[in-house]
Amino acid sequence: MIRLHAFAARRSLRTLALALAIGGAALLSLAHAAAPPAQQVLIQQFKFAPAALTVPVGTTVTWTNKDGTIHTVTSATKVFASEGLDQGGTFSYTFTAPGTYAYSCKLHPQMTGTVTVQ
Ligand SMILES: [Cu+2]
Repeated sequence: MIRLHAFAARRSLRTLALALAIGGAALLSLAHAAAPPAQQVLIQQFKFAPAALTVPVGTTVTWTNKDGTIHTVTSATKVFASEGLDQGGTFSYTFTAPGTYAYSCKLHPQMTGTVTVQ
């Protein structure tokens, strides 16, 4: 009888350890899935809106061209560069390092913006 209890206790300990391991893995994958929310920048009337955006590291920013004119999203330091975006065209970039990223439209250099990553 005592032996049986000891066996049952060992078994439930093993079950507990397994449950903890699964729980830990679930927590880890939850942490991994918790990427910062994606952000949008519109290209509209020859302006980036918002022109200045501050985001946490790991954020994906998507620019969408709303104008009937082709625009680009071109990093001043060549970190990212879109093709020419037609109306409705999008460009996305995921910021993995902190810093201030200045960009402009290659075709209309007066169109400028910054993404600050912290
Ligand atoms: Cu442009």
